[in-house]
Amino acid sequence: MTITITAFERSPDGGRGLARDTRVRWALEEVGQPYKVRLVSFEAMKEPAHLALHPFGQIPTYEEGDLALFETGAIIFHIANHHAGLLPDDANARARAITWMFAALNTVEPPILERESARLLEGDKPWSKERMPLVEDRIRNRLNQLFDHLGDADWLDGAFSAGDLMMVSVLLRLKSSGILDEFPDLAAYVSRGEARPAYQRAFAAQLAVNKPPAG
Ligand SMILES: N[C@@H](CCC(=O)N[C@@H](CS)C(=O)NCC(=O)O)C(=O)O
Repeated sequence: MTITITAFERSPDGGRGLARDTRVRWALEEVGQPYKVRLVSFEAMKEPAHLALHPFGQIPTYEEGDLALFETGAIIFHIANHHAGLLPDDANARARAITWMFAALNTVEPPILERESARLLEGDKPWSKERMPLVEDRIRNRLNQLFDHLGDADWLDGAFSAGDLMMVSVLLRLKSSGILDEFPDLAAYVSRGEARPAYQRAFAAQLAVNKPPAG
């Protein structure tokens, strides 16, 4: 059955791979599933046809036959559950990998997104400069805890899993902040994720959409 995802017609990050379709593309590449992409404009994302797929008017969405999903956590869990390669066979290891997916989305991503909102939406407020160190220290706290867990392992729990895919995707949003560089072992963990051929293919595919025309 054909899989179709949605992505920005023009991503605000200009193809740096930070739009969340990249993590879905990455999961599909890891499990070797071909997919189609329907590009949507910001206007189209708020129109009824797209809202029927995604009640919050966002990307990405995932369609396969009569199934339509939104939320990258749910989409990647669905992909990992139906195709080999992203979740271990052992039941306990599988549950732990899923736990790491949730940890990435519920525990690590929120302070990172908070920093983005603080910069983009509150940067001009008189109290913004005073608040930012607090926001950034909340990220550092999480990174310290993550580093304590990871130690010198390559991946969070044994072999690479959907938990790592989600965690690396979340941490990638910090790349330009300088904060990740304060944690060289976590920066190396992210680089290991980026070096995976499946990630490279996913990155190239989203860049191809967003690359400025030559000349
Ligand atoms: N929690 C959602 C977040 C989705 C999300 O924030 N998508 C962004 C692109 S990365 C978006 O569509 N932004 C435009 C908007 O919210 O209007 C997920 O993981 O799928």
